[in-house]
Amino acid sequence: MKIYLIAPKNPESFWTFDRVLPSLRKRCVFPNLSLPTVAGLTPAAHEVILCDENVEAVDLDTDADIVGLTGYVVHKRRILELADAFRRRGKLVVAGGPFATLCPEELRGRVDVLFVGEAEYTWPRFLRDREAGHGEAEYRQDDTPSMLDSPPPRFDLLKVDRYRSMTIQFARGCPFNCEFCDIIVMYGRRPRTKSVAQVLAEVEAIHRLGMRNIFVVDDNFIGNKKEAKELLRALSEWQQARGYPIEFMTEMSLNVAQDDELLALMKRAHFTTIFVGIESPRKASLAEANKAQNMREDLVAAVHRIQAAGIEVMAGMIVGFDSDDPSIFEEQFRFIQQARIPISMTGMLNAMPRTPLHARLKTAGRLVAESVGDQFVFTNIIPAGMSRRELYEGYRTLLRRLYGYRNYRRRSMALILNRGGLRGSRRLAGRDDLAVFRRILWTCLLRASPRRAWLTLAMCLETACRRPRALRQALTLALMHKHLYEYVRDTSRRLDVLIRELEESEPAT
Ligand code: B12
Ligand code: SF4
Repeated sequence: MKIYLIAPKNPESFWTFDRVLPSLRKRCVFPNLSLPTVAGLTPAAHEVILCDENVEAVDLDTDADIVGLTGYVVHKRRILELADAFRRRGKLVVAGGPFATLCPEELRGRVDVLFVGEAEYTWPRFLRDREAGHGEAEYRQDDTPSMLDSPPPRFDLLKVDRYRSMTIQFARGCPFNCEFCDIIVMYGRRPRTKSVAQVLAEVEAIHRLGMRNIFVVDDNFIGNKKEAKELLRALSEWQQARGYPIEFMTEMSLNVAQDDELLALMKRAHFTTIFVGIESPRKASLAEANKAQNMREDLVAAVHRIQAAGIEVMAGMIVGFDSDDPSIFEEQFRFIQQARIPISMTGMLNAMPRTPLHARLKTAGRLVAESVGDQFVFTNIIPAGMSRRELYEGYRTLLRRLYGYRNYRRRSMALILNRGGLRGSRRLAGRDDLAVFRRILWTCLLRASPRRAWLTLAMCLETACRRPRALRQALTLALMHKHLYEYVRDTSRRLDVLIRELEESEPAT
């Protein structure tokens, strides 16, 4: 059989960096790992073609026998459009991934075969069923597969040079139990890991493809600390033997800050950036969200300790918890500035389907709709400590302040000047780096508005004088600001519309 697997176009979001990708000569930041994984699960007797709509056009006239779609809740509209288009052409359309797993009812009847949950066992079973001439309309994986059974992803089927970074996965699942979290609904609370040998083989394959950045897309990289440390030791040796060719980033919980050995190992393995769900500086909000792991010590001190190990912290922050009143916006702003977190995914609380938060708010009559899957542009909850309008207004102001030129520059410079040294950190060197350097200067200095040019110049000059080894990071942060600033500017216009609608619907007093 010929199988055509498609990842739909990403609507623009905080993380898509669309506005700066041309400067890097890339079309997308990372590939979604689901398609190379499903391709890896496909026996060699079948032909698989991968299409990531973020880097190439979808071929609606493909002669494939089966068309497979993946995607998140934000991709809903495009998934349905593609499903309709291919079914009209008589193709067998199948779908899986986070949207299918979380909201299967929205896809039933719109695709021919639905995959709910992880597909390590169900996809091969489906292919065997098709060959045998039968098959089910829905394949469900209710318990969680072993990661030892997850095959090497078919990176060779991706148009690798169109991405900034490659993705691998070591662990699925997270041992914690945050009330709003859809990860544990989809991937469970028992952390499951690939073996060290599996991961090393994937890193080696990506290295051979000439890529230098890898995002380890784990739900929580340290869900099983013992296994994570074992992997880090092996990765350190691998890196050292080759002169540290790869920079890793990943996602993990904040308890990493209390484990010096873990931080040292991450530094040795060249993990340069981690994304951490910090959520709130307010203890009552953390307690309410069941986020006890973030209440063990002072949050600013915890973040600074990670940075002192040479690791940048990107944060996930949330406003709109029941314990949040209108003073939360100032508290969040101060925390993010003080903790020196240039890139904070600050969003509004959303209740995703099947989470405990969704069940609680539904019972209380506090849901106005289903989540659209992007916490920057909409919230489906009625907050307890303020009105919806106050939440939108306070959030809009917070976003604008965070990504205003001066506040962003202050956070970035504080990070650059205080971050611990990095083993083997790359300076600007080599022809590739210099070409990127020239393009960034072109975008952020020569062709930029005076304010953008000043931000770039000020960050570069101060770094060149005070910490010249960090010039590459200063340039990267200056470039990222272009996307974040423009994204926030456009998003706050969308929020303006929602706020106006709420004003109009409020009874006159
Ligand atoms: C990498 C990543 C990104 C990358 C995107 C890369 C890309 N090009 O798509 C970046 C950083 C850009 C990103 C952005 C966002 N992301 Co994101 N991201 C992830 C992350 C960490 C890993 C995705 C991945 O590769 N997983 C590994 C694969 C192997 O797992 P999988 O997709 O589940 O695949 C398995 C099964 O589901 C199944 N399967 C999957 N697809 C298919 C298809 C078929 C046909 C079949 C048979 C089976 C199948 O088989 C696989 C093997 O078992 C996930 C977290 C996670 N654990 O997945 C969040 C996640 C997907 N992101 C999420 C969100 C909310 C976002 C943002 C909206 C955040 C924001 N506000 O900016 C944006 C939206 C981006 C956009 N506009 O599209 C949510 C989605 C929630 C949901 N239920 O929809 C997740 C789950 C994290 C979370 N809970 O917060 N993200
Ligand atoms: S720590 Fe993160 S992944 Fe784990 S349950 Fe909480 S929000 Fe979910």
